[in-house]
Amino acid sequence: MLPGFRILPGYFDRAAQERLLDEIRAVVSAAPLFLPRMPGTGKPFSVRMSNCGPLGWVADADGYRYQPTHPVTGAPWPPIPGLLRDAWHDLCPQAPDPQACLVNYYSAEARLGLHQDRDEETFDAPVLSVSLGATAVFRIGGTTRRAPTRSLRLGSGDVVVLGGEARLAFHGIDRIVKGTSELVTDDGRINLTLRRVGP
Ligand code: MD6
Ligand code: FE
Repeated sequence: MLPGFRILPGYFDRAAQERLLDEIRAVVSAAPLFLPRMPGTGKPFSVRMSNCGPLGWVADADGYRYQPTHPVTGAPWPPIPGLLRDAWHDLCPQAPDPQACLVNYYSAEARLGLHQDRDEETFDAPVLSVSLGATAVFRIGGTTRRAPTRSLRLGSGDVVVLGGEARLAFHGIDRIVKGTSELVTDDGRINLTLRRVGP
C-alpha cells in the first residue's frame, strides 16, 4: 500500500454516525442530490451527488470542476457540518480548512469506477472520506491505472485518508454489500469526501 494511505475503522461511533446522518439529510434537503454525467459520453453516473462547503464538485457535458453553486438550483452550497470539520483537523492537522465536501449517495446497485481525485489545483492536502450505511467494496491501487490493486471493505463510520504518495492513488467502489446497513434504508450508502481545492 502506498505511504499516506490510512484507514480508521469505526472512527465515528454509532451515535456520531447518527448525528452526521442528520446533518447530511439537512445538507441534501437544502442542496438536492443531482445526477452527474461523464463529460465525454454524457453517460450518467450510478452514484447521485451533492456537496457542502464553499465549493462543490460537479460533472456534466462541460467537464469535471468545482463551483460555488448547485448546478440545478443555482444556490450556494450549505456549510460543512462541524463533525466533519473536526475530523479533518484531527486527521489532517497540517492542512487549512476544507473547501469542499462531496456527498455521494449509493443505492444498492451503484458503483464508482477506478479514478484519481485530481480536479484540485494542488495535491498538498489529503482527501478524507467518511462512509455511512451499507458496506462497500473499495478498490485501491497505485498512481498508474495499471498498478496492482487490492480491495477492502468500508463499513459505516470508517474513515479513509489519501495523503502523501497515496493522494493520487487510483481507487473506486466495486459494489455495495447488500444487507449490511443498519443506518441507511434500502442498502443505501453515503460517502463524504473532504478536500482542499486551492492552496
Ligand atoms: C467512496 N471514495 O468511498 C468513494 N476519494 O464512495 C472516493 O472516491 C475517495 O474514499 C478520495 C479519497 C477517499 C475516497
Ligand atoms: Fe475519489
